[in-house]
Amino acid sequence: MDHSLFISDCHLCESRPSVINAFIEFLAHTAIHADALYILGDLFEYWAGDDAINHGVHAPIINALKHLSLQGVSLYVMHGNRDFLLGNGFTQATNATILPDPTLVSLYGQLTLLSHGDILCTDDIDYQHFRQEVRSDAWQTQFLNQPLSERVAYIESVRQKSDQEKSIKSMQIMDVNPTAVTELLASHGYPTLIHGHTHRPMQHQYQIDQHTCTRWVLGDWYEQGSYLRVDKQGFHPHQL
Ligand code: LP5
Ligand code: MN
Repeated sequence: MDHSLFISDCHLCESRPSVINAFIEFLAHTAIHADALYILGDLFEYWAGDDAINHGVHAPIINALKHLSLQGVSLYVMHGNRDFLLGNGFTQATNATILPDPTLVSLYGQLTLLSHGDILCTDDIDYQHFRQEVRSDAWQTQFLNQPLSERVAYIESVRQKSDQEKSIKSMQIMDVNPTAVTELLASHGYPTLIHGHTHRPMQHQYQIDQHTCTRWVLGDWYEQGSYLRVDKQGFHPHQL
């Protein structure tokens, strides 16, 4: 027990049962040996509200997360752009702690900043407007007051619209903005950054004000699960 694990963008959903199995296996056989598991957003393909906790494939996932935390592995979850409605119902059922985005932590002596990553995509103006609206308390209160079936129908229409828009946005617009990254790192004491969202797993190096900073981008779980292991020796990417 001398390491922590980081994952993001599992996008768990009914239509990808093999990914759900891989995720539950990962919790039982890999994450179980860690001090902590950090899930940096988009664990679910979408989360329509905590009243969906027992719907479809959610129950076995919630149970596996709860089992992990009951075994003594600290469980941290950050909201992604698809599951930012994970709330108290989810944290009570899993014993997870929701982390604000961004969150600064010290990992085995290494200053590390955690984010889902979408806040860094500042060139994606339409998305940032959409994000600002749906992250407001007022919007969320009225949304959660609608019946679950209506919320799911609305989410499906937004997914369609989002897919249409993504097909005409450039890859550059949908990536992180370099200035947003350097400003975030400079304002947090030049830590190492770990984030997901872009689905472009990679290690990037930056020189900022005479500091060398590393940005680790986590991969998605569409084809194959992956995780980042952090211990006293440093940061190590792994494929499952
Ligand atoms: O997730 P990803 O990587 O595919 O795309 C994101 C951005 N898109 C989104 C939307 C989600 O994928 C789907 C909806 C999530 C459900 C959340 C559940 C709870 C709340 C319900 C909220 C409806 O986040 C995409 C980015 C991309 O990342 C890269 O960064 O580009 O952003 C978009 O494409 C958003 C559009 O630019 C703007 C969306 C306007 C939607 C307006 C609603 C229209 C309703 C239609 C009704 C007929
Ligand atoms: Mn995302």
